[in-house]
Amino acid sequence: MTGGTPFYITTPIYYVNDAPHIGHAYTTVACDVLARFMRLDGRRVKFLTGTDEHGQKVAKSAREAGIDPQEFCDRVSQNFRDMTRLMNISNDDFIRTTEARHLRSCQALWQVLVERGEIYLGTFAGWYSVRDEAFYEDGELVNGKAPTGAEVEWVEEENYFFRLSAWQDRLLAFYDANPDFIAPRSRRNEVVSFVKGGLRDLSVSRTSFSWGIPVPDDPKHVMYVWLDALNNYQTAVDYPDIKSEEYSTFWPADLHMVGKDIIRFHTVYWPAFLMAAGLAPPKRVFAHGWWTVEGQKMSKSLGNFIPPARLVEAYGVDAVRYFMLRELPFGSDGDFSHRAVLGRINGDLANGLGNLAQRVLSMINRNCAGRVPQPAALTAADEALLATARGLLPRLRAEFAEQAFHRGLEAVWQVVGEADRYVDEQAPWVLAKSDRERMATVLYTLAETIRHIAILVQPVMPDAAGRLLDQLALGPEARDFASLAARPLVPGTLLPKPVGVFPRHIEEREGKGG
Ligand code: ME8
Repeated sequence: MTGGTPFYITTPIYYVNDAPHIGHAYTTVACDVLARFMRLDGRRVKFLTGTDEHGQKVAKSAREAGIDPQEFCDRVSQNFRDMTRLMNISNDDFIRTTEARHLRSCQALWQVLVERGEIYLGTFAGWYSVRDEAFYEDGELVNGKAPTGAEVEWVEEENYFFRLSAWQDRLLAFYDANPDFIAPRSRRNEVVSFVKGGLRDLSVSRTSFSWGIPVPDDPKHVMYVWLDALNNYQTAVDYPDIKSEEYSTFWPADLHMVGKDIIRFHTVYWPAFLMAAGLAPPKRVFAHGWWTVEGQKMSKSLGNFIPPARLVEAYGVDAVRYFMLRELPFGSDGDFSHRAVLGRINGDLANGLGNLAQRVLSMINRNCAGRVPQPAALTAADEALLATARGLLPRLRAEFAEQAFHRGLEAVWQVVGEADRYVDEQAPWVLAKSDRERMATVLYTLAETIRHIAILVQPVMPDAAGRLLDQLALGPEARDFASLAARPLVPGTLLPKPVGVFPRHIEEREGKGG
């Protein structure tokens, strides 16, 4: 797709110190849903994900694994690439910070910052947490640890500094002028008060290890891993070639999706680096909440990290994607429990949309010779149901523009509920004996409603929605959002034999407390 307003969306690039888990899958799926939604809505999308491979944390993991850091990164990065395939992610690029394009991009950014007088050489003395890859002041420590609970170590070394302190007022002015830059609102308030509290210059190089991008003209320094990492978003659109087609089309990014743990890096450091380099900051950063598992924090010591493959194997990829986006108000924290997943699969999918589609398509198969029925004049009840279905696209556009996936999906399932009530009221199985013309109108109205729903849930459940659309005999040209109004079902079209799309999940250990 080449036309349409550009939309550039990114996931964080994940550290390769660990295997992917559901937290990573969550962020990536949320971005995928938006990327697919925007493509179906005619936008020209670029969707980026990748891996963050430099820094002390990764170097330490490689050492512990007893292998060369590059080889270690190659291996673990592949696990994240595999996760994108597993979760049916439609990313357009996968960036690794050890790639040559990224080295060039970071060294160019560094040089611009030096030329503009934003970087100077000094001495750092303070605390560093390898786990957070972050510096802390004495006063920030809580019981000798980072505020995140991570261990810290004392660091005293010659470092280059970025003049972050000089950007306090300009950052505040930027937040003021761009009220939607940080979302959700609670996070915005948190960042604004942090910046109002005063900013100190930031150490942006290290000399005590070498696993990083060398500072131009002073290669005993490697760049601070966050400067390197954040700049991945520009590398992928061909920075430093700011006149390139990619850069001029896609920069500034429309949305950086991140978890709440890394909001400060994205909403304070990143816009400051960019403005200091004379470049545009991204349009929006959304920080989503944190998943726990069966009520507990995911941690190495508890060994309760859930690999996405385990969920996909148990429930299927579409159900997992749906669960992730429907279960939590996007932005809030939530709990991943087996029971909650089953509730959504059996309730919303099998008994809800699955049952509705199966009922309607089988009635059409039995009573209309398997062809899209020919409607007669519509009644107020038919018009009312169709109006709710037609109202979904503008509603989803509005909700997804704010990343309120849960509200968008709730609205879709309200229409499923309306359709269920309509079937019960109209009782087409009774009409089959008494009034065939009216039956055909009712079934057409229902099939049109299902067509709307199936087209609109494609971003969340691409496979299942695709199978529903197959059953409505709709080809690829009839599946984008423009088709919603432009291509209603054509009476007389032969439909394939209906098959269930959302099976009920039978709990193997049901009755045994599982
Ligand atoms: O921070 N619940 O990488 P990272 C929800 N490399 N989301 C979670 C989660 C959980 N329990 N655990 C992780 C880094 N995430 C840096 C980013 S970007 C320029 C550099 C998700 O591997 C969430 O998106 O630690 C979080 O922000 C991200 O994984 C952290 O991934």
